[in-house]
Amino acid sequence: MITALAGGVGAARLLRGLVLCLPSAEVTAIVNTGDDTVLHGLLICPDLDTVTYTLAKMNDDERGWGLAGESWAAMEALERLGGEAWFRLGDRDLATHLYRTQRLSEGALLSEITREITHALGVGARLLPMSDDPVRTRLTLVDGPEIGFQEYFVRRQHSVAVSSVRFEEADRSTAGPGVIEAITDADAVIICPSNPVVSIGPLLAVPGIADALKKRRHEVIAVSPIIAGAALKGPADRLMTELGQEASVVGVARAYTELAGTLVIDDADAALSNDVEATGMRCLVTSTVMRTVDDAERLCRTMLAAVPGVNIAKAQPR
Ligand code: FO1
Repeated sequence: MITALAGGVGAARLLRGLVLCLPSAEVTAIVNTGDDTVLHGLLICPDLDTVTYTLAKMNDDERGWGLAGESWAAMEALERLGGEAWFRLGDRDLATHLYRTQRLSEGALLSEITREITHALGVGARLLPMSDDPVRTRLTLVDGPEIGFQEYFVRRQHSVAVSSVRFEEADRSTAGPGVIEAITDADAVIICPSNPVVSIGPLLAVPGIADALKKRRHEVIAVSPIIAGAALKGPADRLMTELGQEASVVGVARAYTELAGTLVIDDADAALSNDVEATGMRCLVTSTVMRTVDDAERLCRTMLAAVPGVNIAKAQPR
């Protein structure tokens, strides 16, 4: 079994390739829920939904989130009423939030509901919320207020400087069912190319997850989300700089070196591979930009070949 620690878009892209390298039932993704938010009385889980929709091949790859072929009638009707419409919820995407919220009101756990949704959408991989307890990423802006993640990321288009980030209730949360075992029992663990601060950070703040990774460090391989000093998408580089970390593959290596034995960096950063290895991580240089599913599959095969003791025998029929 291969376990991946996943945030949103970058992780979803990689997972699309990973399920072509081995039977999808042998792929487990531990997914960030720090981005989750309640709007219109509905619990919305963006990273779980982005990974689910992508593996179900229903995602809108262009937009990076939500469903392909979406309509927005409900949002337009809500706007006419003067309701909140800054966080765009497509008509079909709404069904996911309605179903999830109804099941929560019936006492179901987020992990159970995630299993129901992935099963209903034909996703073979196992998606595990990092915790069934609510953990919320909160960001304090340089000019003062503390705001929620979606307020930062969407409403303010992450165009504001951040002075600190915290993961509310993380210290009181419990790792979700199967999460720790998915790390301890995996043949290899992949830290996906997600934002180290606000996508991987919340996962590491859930008690037990970081320790479980440290115990498997040699079989943990991370992919840098930073290429030539920048993030392909989103605020990872700016957040790292604002929080005093170096927005480079070396900065990523420093963040991960206790948890992962290997860092995968893009060819564009080949000149920094010695600096990465100086942090104590092995460095694997390859093309890490995933424009197509073939790119993602190739990256996954390269990575798994580099982890000692992992043999990907069965190729998943395409
Ligand atoms: N991102 C945006 O930039 N604008 C949106 O209106 C928006 C709506 C949205 C609805 C559902 C969902 O699952 C994701 C959505 N996202 C939107 C993306 C979301 O903010 C990010 O996927 C994560 O929270 C960061 O990875």
